Amino acid sequence: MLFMIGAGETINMIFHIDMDSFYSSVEVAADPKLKGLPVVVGSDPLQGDGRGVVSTCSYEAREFGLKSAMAISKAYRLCPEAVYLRVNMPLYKKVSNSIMELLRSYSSKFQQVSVDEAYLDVSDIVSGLDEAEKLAMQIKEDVFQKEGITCSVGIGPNKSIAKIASDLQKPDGLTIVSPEDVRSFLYPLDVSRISGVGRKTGVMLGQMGIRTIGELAIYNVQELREKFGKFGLVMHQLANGVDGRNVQESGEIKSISKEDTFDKDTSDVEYLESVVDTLSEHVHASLSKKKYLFKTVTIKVRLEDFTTYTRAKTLAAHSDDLVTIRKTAKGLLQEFNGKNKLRLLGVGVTKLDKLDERQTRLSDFF
Ligand code: TTP
Ligand code: MG
Repeated sequence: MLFMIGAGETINMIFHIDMDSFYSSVEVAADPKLKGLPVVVGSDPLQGDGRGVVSTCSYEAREFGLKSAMAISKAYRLCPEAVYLRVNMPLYKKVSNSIMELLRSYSSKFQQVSVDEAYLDVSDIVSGLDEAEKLAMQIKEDVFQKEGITCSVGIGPNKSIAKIASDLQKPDGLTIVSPEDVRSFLYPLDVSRISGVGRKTGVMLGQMGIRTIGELAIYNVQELREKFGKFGLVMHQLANGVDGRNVQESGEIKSISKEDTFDKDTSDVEYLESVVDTLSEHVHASLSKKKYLFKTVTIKVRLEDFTTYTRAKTLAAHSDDLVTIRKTAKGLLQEFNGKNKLRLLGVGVTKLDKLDERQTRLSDFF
């Protein structure tokens, strides 16, 4: 259900989720002795002679004035007692993948934007701000349970507002901006909060007497356009809380799925299996249209208390068979039969392969 404001007007509900001090949080989760200490991840400080930079640092280190992109020599001067660690990218990638897999399970409208942040469009999943808050708390808890790190969540009617909101109460924050509060939320903030407004643009805006988002919002848009080109218009719209960008994954299709949120939570096995049949048909139709084969079948189950599970089964070989999707999904569903009431059920396929390419490759062998 879409979030309603006023007569017939609908608005999206977007989450922006960003891990707190990501690289250093991962290091602390891997080595709990580091908990509570200033931890710096970056190049070797070489007792103050190091020439690289800080990638990130824990919030304890930030109290000494340390921050991302600061010269490591300066960081060492400010806080020689911190624990200095080299960047271990494979570890952060692994944790990132695990977290993104979890976040993706909450909504089919998911977009990863960097190693530690993602958007979720939950407009179809929650029916108001109270439910959105509950879901956000659940997500924070699930991320912590899975990887032992905290994140901050921003909730707003579009991507720009959600992103600004997630940054405001870090670490371990949750900031909710209701549609009617957009202006009072945005207006007092510094223009640098707007994505794309860097140091140079900030200085130029300052020279025009624009320091807050509110001042930018009421500025003559034509003048902004003359000065900053197309970005002048974008920036003006964002300052007014307008952002039409969708939440969508870029690039190649990685999975195809379809899900159904029930009108009433249910544990009726017969009904759930009939839903699997219908969802499988949708998935198969879309798969055939796009000429893909699949190797893995997934289901997603959300219980009445919002706990969400994904289960997957990988086949021995790629397939394009509808019956295989149905049977595999029903097999995966058995674990949940008769236990709890379900709020949502989804069926999907991943490990996709393009039909044409595969036929070419198979023909190499036969
Ligand atoms: P960010 O999300 O910008 O920062 P963060 O997660 O460390 O801290 P915050 O709590 O403020 O979100 O970036 C994610 C990771 O990207 C960060 O952990 C390390 C890396 N990174 C760099 O390597 N160099 C940089 O200058 C920045 C900003 C980030
Ligand atoms: Mg972060």
